[in-house]
Amino acid sequence: MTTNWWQDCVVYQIYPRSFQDSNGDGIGDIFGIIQRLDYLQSLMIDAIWLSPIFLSPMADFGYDVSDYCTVDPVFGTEEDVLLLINEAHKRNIRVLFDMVLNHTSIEHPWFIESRQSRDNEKSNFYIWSDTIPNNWYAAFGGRAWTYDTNRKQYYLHSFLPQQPDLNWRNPKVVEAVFEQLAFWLDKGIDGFRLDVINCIIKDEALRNNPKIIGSRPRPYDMQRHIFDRNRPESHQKLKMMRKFIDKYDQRMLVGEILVEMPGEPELAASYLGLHHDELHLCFDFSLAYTRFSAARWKKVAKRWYEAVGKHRVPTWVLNNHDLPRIISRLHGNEEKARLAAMFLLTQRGAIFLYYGEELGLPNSKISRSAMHDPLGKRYWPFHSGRDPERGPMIWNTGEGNGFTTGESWLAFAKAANRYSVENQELETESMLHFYRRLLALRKEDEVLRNGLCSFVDTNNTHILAYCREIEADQRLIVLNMSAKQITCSIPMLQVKDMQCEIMFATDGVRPEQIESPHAITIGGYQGRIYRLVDNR
Ligand code: TEU
Ligand code: CA
Repeated sequence: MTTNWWQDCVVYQIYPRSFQDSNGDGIGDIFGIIQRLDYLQSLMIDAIWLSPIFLSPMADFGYDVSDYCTVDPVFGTEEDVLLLINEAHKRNIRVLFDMVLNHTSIEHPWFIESRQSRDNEKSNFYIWSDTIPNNWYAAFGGRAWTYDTNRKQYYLHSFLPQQPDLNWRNPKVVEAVFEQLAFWLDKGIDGFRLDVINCIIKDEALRNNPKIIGSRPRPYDMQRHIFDRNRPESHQKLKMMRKFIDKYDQRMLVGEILVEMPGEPELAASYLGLHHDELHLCFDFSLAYTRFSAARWKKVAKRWYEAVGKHRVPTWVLNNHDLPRIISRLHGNEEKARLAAMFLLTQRGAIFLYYGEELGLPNSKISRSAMHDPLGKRYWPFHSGRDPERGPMIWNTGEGNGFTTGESWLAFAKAANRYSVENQELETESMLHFYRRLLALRKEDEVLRNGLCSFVDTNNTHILAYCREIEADQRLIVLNMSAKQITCSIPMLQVKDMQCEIMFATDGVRPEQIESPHAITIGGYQGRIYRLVDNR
């Protein structure tokens, strides 16, 4: 029985600038999202997560907040937000905000005060030093320390100089941060996605990070981040935050754990807390960092399930606003993208989708001169920035693609018409309908949502097969991750006397058709979901 809504939820991430513009300024906004709630409801998702919508000078497009309790006018007003929460709740959709608590904007009143002098009320709200104390780099370029001419000291910033890091060792900071959370919790928000939450506490002595041998374009990647991330005290802070949020009913924390490629699932899982007393959920990006292959995906997924364990909740995610879109990573191969979606939506736990994923929307092409993302501007051409995965949603084929009546702030994907919601609604075999069918199946099938997962060996390495089960009720998922047709057998014990009844298939196979687990024939890049039926 489901007790907590997040244990088997599907969350749909919205990058508000790019979802729906309602006033023709070319930038998506809150009222636009309200207008699309019926569409979101039709996807049968459980929650939406909005990338930051708070007051911000937009040096990092909202990930630099200058007031956590004010909605940025480009996105709307507090009234719009309250209406959004209300209208979403009417449709059984929960709303999550993105909280950037590792740093603020340089324009946040806390920082403005902090930089005034060395002895003001907020002087220890940030991390200051007389000299550059160590070898730390900023993820978005240059040293992590910038000189402030007012205070005649350096302040720490793990990202842009416009994003000074808060000093979480100061109890007053913790208190102030919790007040910001309370502001929105009291207004009915259902939880928060916590930006780079494993970075909030730095080494007390600010020790040097060890260097990595080799050469990479970004100096930040040339060291092991053992002193500016994952400090033991961060767990203590997350325990406090969990206690704080659990005073409210059914609110959820999902954390972004910043790790090196190809992922560190055990580390990510550690933030769920040994006693389930830290984050409710956290992201592991290993799958998104792993090449499309049955053997590799199986290894990665197994490791994540093991790290999380049976009693905590794993999250599954392929896309977000920092990663090239899955269909682009798969070079536009829609069959592969469908298999990836099938894999995602047949896992136990919480599933995170990114707007446009359900359309097979590819990255936008952004030229150097049209680029907005500070990361891309700094590291072009080694990193082409994150604008491409932030392209506007394609609603219809008219001018502005239903996204805006004005000039879009960012380029649409090439051949946008192909991806429009309007067209895909009309085609029963479209990506959109494919996602809808999968989402509907998941919604109605307790086993697909909550059943334990065990991977199954087959006689072919290109087949990814796994069993989901709640007691005797079993599902079998078989994905052919190669281009060739394969006939495989599933020699697992449980299916010895079982038959496989098709519940869902990417190819034309009819539902309810029965197959024997000893000979399943499945075309290249096709997948099936079976209900296992006892034959005895
Ligand atoms: O991301 C953390 C982060 O640094 C990245 O995922 C980043 O894109 C990667 O290092 C590129 O190599 C979070 C947010 O998701 C991101 O959008 C923000 O820019 C960043 O924090 C700073 O708040
Ligand atoms: Ca707008």
